[in-house]
Amino acid sequence: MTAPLQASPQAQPRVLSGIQPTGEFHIGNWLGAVRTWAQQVAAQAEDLFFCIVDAHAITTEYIPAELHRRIWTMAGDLVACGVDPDRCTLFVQSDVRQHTELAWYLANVTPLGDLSRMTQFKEKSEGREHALVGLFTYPVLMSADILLYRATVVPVGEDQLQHLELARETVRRFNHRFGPIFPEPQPRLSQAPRIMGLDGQTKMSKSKGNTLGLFEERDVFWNKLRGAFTDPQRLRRSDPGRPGVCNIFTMHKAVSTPDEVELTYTECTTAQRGCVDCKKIVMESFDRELVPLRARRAEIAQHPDRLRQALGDGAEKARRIAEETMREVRPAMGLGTGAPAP
Ligand code: AQP
Repeated sequence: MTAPLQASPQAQPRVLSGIQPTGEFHIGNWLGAVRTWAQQVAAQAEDLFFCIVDAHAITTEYIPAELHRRIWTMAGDLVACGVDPDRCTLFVQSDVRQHTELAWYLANVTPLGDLSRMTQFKEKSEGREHALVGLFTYPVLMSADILLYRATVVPVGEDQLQHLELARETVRRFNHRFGPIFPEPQPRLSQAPRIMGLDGQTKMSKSKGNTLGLFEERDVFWNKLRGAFTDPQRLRRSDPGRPGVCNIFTMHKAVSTPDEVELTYTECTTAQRGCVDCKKIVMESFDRELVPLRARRAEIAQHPDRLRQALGDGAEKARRIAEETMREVRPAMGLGTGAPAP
């Protein structure tokens, strides 16, 4: 008799997260997710997998040559942020075919009704005459990304929590039907899980043109920051501000020192500091963090072969682990001829 399937025991918790190469890497992506990835890489306490999810990036209109260029740009950006490929597994999703294979299998344990409740689909399909099936099934592919590596921790921004909850539900459904193959993944939120766009209306998003790019020229960055939306009720310099509703204060909390954050709070609520001065100070905090990253980014651009090698090595390791999982999944679902059924 075949032994019951068990989720493989892992020596260290396994972490997986991804980012789409859909546009300019912005401070929302960084503060919401990637800075946490880099901290985990530095700590080396977990088994870390990070991927550039290019198959997610084709769910809305795109230009192939541009996508290809953005994959490489994103890879360089991530490494510059501290996602060191020598200390984690960094790879491109479509280099590991098992992601799309598992996504199809998981689509067959995912009810239509669950997908139609996803707010990201509603937002992204709104106003589009022809939303694509891929955009609708995007969360299924995201579940496959996570489950393929049997990750137990998924660092994400707040916008991805609903998709992660779906992945957890998918694990329960799958394991109940086919045996205990997958562990339930838990989200890990950063200290800044939701950065609003410069317009103050919606979350900062690559596709919305409301971003502050992490690697854009300092002058461009500052000009955008200077014009960013703050507390709408603060019409005059003498009006006290409300840090709780101000996106600039959220940025302060993410990049300024605790003393500076406290002082900002006091001076804003008592109208001792105006919004432009507040932005100048947060700009100094950004400079402290971003100047070294920009220098590292320029250095990485000098060595494209190293990046190519690193992504190749990362994909090879990811494929090995992904295939181990699939070798359990296929027979458990009664698929193929490669292994005896459980
Ligand atoms: N504004 C944000 N605040 C905090 N975290 C954010 N993230 C994205 N925007 C914010 C987090 O960044 C990670 C990578 O995101 P993604 O590229 O996979 O997809 P996304 O969430 O759809 O990001 P964008 O920028 O909004 O891309 P587009 O416009 O292409 O859809 C995720 O962990 C996300 O939570």
